[in-house]
Amino acid sequence: MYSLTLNPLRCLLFCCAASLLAMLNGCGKPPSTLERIQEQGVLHVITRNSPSTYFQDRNGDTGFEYELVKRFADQLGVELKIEVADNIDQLFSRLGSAEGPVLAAAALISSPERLTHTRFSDPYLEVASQVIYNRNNKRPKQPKHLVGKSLLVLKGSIHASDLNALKKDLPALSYDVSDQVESVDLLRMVDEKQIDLTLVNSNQVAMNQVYFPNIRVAFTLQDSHQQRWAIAAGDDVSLLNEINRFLANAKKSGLLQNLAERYYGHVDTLGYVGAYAFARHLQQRLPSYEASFRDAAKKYAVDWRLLAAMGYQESHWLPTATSKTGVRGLMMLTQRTAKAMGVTNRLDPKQSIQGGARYIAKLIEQLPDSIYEADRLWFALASYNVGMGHLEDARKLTAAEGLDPNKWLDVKTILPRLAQKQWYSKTRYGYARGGEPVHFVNNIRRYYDILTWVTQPQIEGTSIASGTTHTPGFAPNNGTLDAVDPAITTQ
Ligand code: BLG
Repeated sequence: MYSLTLNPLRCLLFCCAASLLAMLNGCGKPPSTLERIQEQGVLHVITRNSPSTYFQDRNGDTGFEYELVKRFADQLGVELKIEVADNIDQLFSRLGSAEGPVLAAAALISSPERLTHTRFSDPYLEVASQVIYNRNNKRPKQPKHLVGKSLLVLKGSIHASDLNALKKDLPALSYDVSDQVESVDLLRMVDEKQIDLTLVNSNQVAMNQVYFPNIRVAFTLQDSHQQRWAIAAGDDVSLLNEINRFLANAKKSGLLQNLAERYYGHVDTLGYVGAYAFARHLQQRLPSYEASFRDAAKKYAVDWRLLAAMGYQESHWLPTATSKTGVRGLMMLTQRTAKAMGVTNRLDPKQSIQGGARYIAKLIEQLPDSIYEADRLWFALASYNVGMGHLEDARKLTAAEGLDPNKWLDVKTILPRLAQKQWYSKTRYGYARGGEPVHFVNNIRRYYDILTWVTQPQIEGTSIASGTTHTPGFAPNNGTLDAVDPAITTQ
């Protein structure tokens, strides 16, 4: 028989058994990282301020990493808290700190060294690591041509690791690192011949080419670096599992593809000649029309930089421009559209800009409600160029292909079919040069992005005419390097 009298030893045994049971049942266990995030209602993320990660644009916070991590926070049902690291080393040391960020979303790439203090998610974007040179110098074609050149990369970056690895085969290779510069600064330094070469990711080259007409890709050093999110090392896999589930879904749902298309899909459209010309016209021509763009934008509640981007695509900001088909003026209005918009003289830049603004505002309004909010502007622009009837035809063909007629990414692949008889013969409005609106929208998006970057909110109000409008870190000749000692160390 068991006695019910509790002696101290029995009591101890009982307590141990009880706590073991409680542990097995999960109560009394410290919360996992994921549970803590959900309890606190905040996802604290560390990133970097750059065009390919996180920056401010016309709508506030934006950037590929920001948008992706925002969706993740939304899915967790928590608030997103963004912290910006000054450099890569700081990013990793903050990631491991108590009460610090739990996740780094900053276009990071895994490496054996980083794996000693960090765990990485599954990949979400593949980029190449490219050697950049100035087109007025001799092009290096292979790794051995890097020897004897001044070569600067970001301290702690994957590019520094790439070069370090290369040193094993090429002991004479020497390079410098700095944690006081950003990738855009490196590109500018090559552009201005302050250094011979640098190494940056392919997406950063593509996004910044327009600012730096002299930079060229020499060759690709590493063609498949996978970008991943990072969390601090440890045994708790709750957050990592949740991240990987989210990324797998983002791949499946097309979210990743959409983001890549939005941020990098239109970056190559200008080419070197176009990029160089745009930079020149921004200085020489836009100042004469900036006030007119701002006036019209205010009147029709659209962004003046969008109107300016349209004007550049239409006429390169030349008020007397005339197309082969007789379409005229800075905003290239047809006679019919000009009349409908109350424009009496298409060659008068003020009138042309007012007419174009009124027309695009009307088109945005007229689009069917089913078109996704984020894509409405692209559809309206396509319609500005090819007309609403042809756009409707393309949307119908898109649906018939089993694609989404409300998504620009889908419709733009189908629009060029309007120029092929087998397709246009089945449509209501018939033949149209369907490739034109696709280029039209791609280019305007690119110009719009650039104009947005060079007129960011903190310096908005200064006019391009004054020559003071520029974006710290993103635009050429912005003086950041004059103000900052690049603190270069030779490796
Ligand atoms: C656009 C009109 C649309 C019109 C379409 O043509 O012009 N847009 C404007 O006038 C602003 O209104 O749609 S419709 O009214 O529903 O028929 C279709 O007719 C102008 C386009 C045409 C294009 N640029 C604005 O983007 C142009 O000039 N193409 C010719 C190029 S080339 O010189 O022959 O190479």
